[in-house]
Amino acid sequence: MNSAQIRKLFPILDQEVNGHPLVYLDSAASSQKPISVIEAVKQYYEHDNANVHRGVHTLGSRATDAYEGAREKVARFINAKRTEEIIFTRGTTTALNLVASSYARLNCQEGDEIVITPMEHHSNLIPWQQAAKATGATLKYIPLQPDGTILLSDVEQIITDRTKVVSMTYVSNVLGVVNPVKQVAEIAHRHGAVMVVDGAQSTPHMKVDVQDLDCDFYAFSGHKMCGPTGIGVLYGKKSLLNNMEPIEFGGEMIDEVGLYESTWKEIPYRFEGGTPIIAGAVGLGAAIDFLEEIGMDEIERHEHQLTAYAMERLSEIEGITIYGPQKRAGLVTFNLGDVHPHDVATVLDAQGIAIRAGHHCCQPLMRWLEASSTARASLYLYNTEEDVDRLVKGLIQTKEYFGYAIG
Ligand code: 7TS
Repeated sequence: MNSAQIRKLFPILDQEVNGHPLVYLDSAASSQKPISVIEAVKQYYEHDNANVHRGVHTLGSRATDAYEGAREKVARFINAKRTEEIIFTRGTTTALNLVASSYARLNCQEGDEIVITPMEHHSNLIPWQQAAKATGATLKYIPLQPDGTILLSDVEQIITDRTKVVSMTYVSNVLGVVNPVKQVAEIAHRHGAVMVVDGAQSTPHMKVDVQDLDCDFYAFSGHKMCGPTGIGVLYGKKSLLNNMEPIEFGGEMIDEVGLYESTWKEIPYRFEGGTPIIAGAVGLGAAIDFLEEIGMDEIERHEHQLTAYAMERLSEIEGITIYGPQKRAGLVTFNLGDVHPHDVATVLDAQGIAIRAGHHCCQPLMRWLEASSTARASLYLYNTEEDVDRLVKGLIQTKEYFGYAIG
């Protein structure tokens, strides 16, 4: 199936916006959903909806089977060794907060170090700031090279025997940098630290194997990979999860409750307090089926080709600044002369083209780039060369609109 055929499986893309056929270039913020995912959620609510893990009635068993079946799909998708290593969360943010609030606070103390990079999304930065403050640990940063990449020789220097946690995004949502997380995990382990990977921008776009990466925790969101909003995943190695305390308490997660003391269920349930996001998990399972049917290798190949095309076409525009390395994942962050990125996005929107403008939840990285904000076009399996051509044409018109010479 080519991208034009895949596009037809996404009902939302078949519409005009402001009088123009929609070009959606904001999948790094949230992807669109194929009909099969929308149908799976509808089917669940129309036929199987009930609470899980409690009822003896038939709908309760069906809902439980659907929810636990989705967990098995996720485990297979990222090649986790065990299904119980998959915890359903609200998204990447909740997953990373769980590691920082539970694992880091139990395992870090004064004198210890937490190592991250300046390219992290706020979701993989603030939880570590807070954990460092709460434990007295020091937050350390791996420096960025001029193109936004990191050097393993710097990683070797920054990680020490005092380091307890290393956390890093696999793919940057601004620079498109693909970090060498497998090699960093190996360095972290040599010093007795755990490796946390923010997989929000990698999981939707490439084959991920958590056993091969040998990371200790891996977080991602369903809504960026054709699934619904409100569902995400924290993968954690069983031996680590077994020694972690829950951070949310209530129904579903307990074993015995007394008036003054309580005990917790086994993993993963002890981390899933309250009625879980059942329909979200069902939708995520359907999204995984969809992505696997097309093939993660095929998706990666398509995005690689389209990104190369976008980089080539966009760099032809005079006055454009493109941030990040040449070798990158499927997104291009840029500024067009000194036109404010919000103005760029507004003019493009009038032509039916959706891009993101702002700091992309990466304020420290924006300061490093010496840009208060940037524009970003992000690609996915349903984007075509025609979409890129429309973007380029739109940007040239934007320049004209703001009175710049045309490149
Ligand atoms: N980590 C990275 C690398 C991200 O790109 C995002 C979301 C998150 C974490 C948080 O994910 P959430 O699902 O919990 O919100 N990134 C973006 C973005 O680039 N534009 O909007 C959201």
